[in-house]
Amino acid sequence: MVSSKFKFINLGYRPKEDLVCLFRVHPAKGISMKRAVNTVALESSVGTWTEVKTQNYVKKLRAKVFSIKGDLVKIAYPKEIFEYDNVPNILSSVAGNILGMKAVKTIRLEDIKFPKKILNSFNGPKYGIPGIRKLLKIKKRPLVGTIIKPKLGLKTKHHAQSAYESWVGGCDIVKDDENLASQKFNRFEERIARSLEKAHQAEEETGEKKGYLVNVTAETKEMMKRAQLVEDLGGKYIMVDIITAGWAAIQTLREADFKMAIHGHRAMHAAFDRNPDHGVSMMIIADFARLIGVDQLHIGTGIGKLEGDIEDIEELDEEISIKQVKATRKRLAQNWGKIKSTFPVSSGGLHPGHVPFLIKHLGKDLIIQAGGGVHWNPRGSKYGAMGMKQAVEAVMKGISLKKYAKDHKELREALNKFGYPKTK
Ligand code: RUB
Ligand code: CA
Repeated sequence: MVSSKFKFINLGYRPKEDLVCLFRVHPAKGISMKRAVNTVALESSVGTWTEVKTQNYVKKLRAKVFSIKGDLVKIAYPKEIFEYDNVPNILSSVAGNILGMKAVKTIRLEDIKFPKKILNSFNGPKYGIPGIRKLLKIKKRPLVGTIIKPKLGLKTKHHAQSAYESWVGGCDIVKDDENLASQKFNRFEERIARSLEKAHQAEEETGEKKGYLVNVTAETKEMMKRAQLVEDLGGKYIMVDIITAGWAAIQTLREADFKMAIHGHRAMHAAFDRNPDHGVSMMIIADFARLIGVDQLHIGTGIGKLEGDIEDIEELDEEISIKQVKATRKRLAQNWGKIKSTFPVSSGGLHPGHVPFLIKHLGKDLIIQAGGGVHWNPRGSKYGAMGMKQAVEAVMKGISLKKYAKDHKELREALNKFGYPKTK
């Protein structure tokens, strides 16, 4: 029933084809929870700070607060208030003005559930997890990747050489770092040409498929030109910083329907998702990335150099990689229908000693990336890469790292250097 005082609250309502949002809300001092969430629902749909004289039919488009449990609040939005295939438009409502309203002390958008009509107006990932496995001819094991380090400064020929050594050492994919674009010391055009040449050489020598994830992040028209060049040169992948480039740019990139798989780096996500009470969660970022069509997405490690609880990362991992996602306390159910899966990526401060923990928690459908954990080896990146690959082999064979290291020198070197972190 709609309360006469709070017209955007209807606790008896059961959403059908609505877009549903789960918020964590802490009202401002002196404001009741009901008043605060009513304000949130009106500002994010058809209301404003005062009643305005309008047409009667607009009432039907009101958002409805239909559940309040502690600080967790669910709001249903009629799908008609959105332009279905427009991510910036959807976010400007459900993660727009409401984040700065005086009526709330803090508010965090925890999760979103898309109705079928909105879901079906997007492409989703071109490849999905099975498609990526086919592209790289890797059946079951986690993929092993590296990020060229140092992240900035290397000249193109040294960058390409480091990539080559990483591939022959056992990496399946090599990626640019998030802040490498087309700086003077390492121009995009030359880098992609030289690196793809090295990838082909590594493929011939190892008999394995190798992917080069070149960072195309730039102003949108320039980004599209760079992606086109990758396609013309026969690359398998492009990578893009999904947050700093912006959602509209990611839509443009995906909708161009290039042949390449899209790898999504999430640099700057912590500006939105690090505060547990305020902002936008990583789940939201992951949802929109999958919806638009990012094939591989960074979700965190739970153990490396960057903030993030493994329990939250497990939920994220499911959210992007399975079809029927179940509701939990902090997550809404979602049937992804025809939208393919996104390959989860763990990256950030990783080394071979972390591999058992990662596979235990996140499974084998995982891309494990190590930058420092590969390029640290004084004998060269090839040997660092061998150490990472051996750690994955050990877990796949059900052998402890300690035992496997006895007759695998490169793994032993890494473990001697970094030790064995917690495995629970
Ligand atoms: C990896 C690195 C990446 C992070 C990003 O380098 O710095 O940019 O993975 O973080 P290294 P996230 O392996 O040397 O730490 O994956 O959490 O978005
Ligand atoms: Ca969701």
